[in-house]
Amino acid sequence: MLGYGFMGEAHANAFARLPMFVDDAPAVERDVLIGRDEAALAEAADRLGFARTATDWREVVDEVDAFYNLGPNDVHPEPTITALEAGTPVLCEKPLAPTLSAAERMATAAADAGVPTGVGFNYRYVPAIQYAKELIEAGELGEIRQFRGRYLQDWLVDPDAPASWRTDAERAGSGALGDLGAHTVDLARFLVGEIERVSGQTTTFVDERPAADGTGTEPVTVDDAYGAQVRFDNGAAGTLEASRVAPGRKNDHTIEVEGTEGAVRFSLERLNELEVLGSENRGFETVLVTETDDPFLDHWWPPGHVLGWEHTFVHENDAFLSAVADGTSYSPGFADGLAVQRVLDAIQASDERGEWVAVGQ
Ligand code: SOE
Repeated sequence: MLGYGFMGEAHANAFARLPMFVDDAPAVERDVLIGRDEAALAEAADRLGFARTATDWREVVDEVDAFYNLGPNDVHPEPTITALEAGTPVLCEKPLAPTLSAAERMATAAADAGVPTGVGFNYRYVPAIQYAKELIEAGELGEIRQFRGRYLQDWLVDPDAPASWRTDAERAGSGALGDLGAHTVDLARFLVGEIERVSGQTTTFVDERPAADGTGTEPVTVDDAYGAQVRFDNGAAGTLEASRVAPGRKNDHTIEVEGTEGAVRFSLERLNELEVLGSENRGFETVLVTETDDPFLDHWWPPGHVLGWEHTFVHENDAFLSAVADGTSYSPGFADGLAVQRVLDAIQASDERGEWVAVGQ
């Protein structure tokens, strides 16, 4: 596993929970943790339960059964492609790459390798999102007409919040668009289908921020917020939005889907609930998605004993590592990551050109 920050902890926690809660979970041996700072790496390996460490990914990506790339976006392409060329399955965090061309190279390497690949779209693994998918696929909402997805955070609202790789276009590719919008685009594709064209805009409100090392300032070269109108292949219409400068919004990912016969609403701030339009069309009913026959819930607690954000990673890792163990394909894989990246790229192009842009295939 390359990386041991926020995402490293989320995945390592999932590895530890799998054998405790999932009866037929694949056995996971936490072998080697990869990073550059030897002292910090040793501490993290000990805390996260890894047997050994490596400071050069080149030395180990061909020795393992699966490689997790949880590094900054600019660190996604090279180690991932090298691992795939060695025949190693890879799970890579989102967005797949900082640029569309790098994402294309990664998806090509994945197709050539023919091994399972995964992209860290963990919100597919929220039970309420899976339940919404079941309702849509069963035709309960009728023909889908509209999708609305909004992902709001506030950690950059303070202009003195420091610069990082996440505010640097060379390293991240984009800001709120790739970091948060990638999740929303993934759910739009998952629930409604492919996006055909977009009209988007990106905005940067704070042009420079204090350098993380305290030496002066650094330019901000990514967006603080984006918005887009989208048209799906199936004729549905959508609006997408994300911000990292929305005061009071800590991690609010809101999804709404409307069809000819019904509608659903979801907010990550209430992740155990799905609001479903009642059959009398007199408002939404709040459905608590915690019954043991709801998606993924058989692994956990009795009904009403709610799940949290970290459980999405357990479900995600169960599915991905089962695919690795069984040699089957996994979704969302690199083809999905590339499809999302094409939408992100089209939104940036639309902003630059001031017009609707077709999403490349
Ligand atoms: C950013 O703030 C972030 O950590 C994203 O990078 C994650 O993908 C998202 O799930 C939570 O917010």
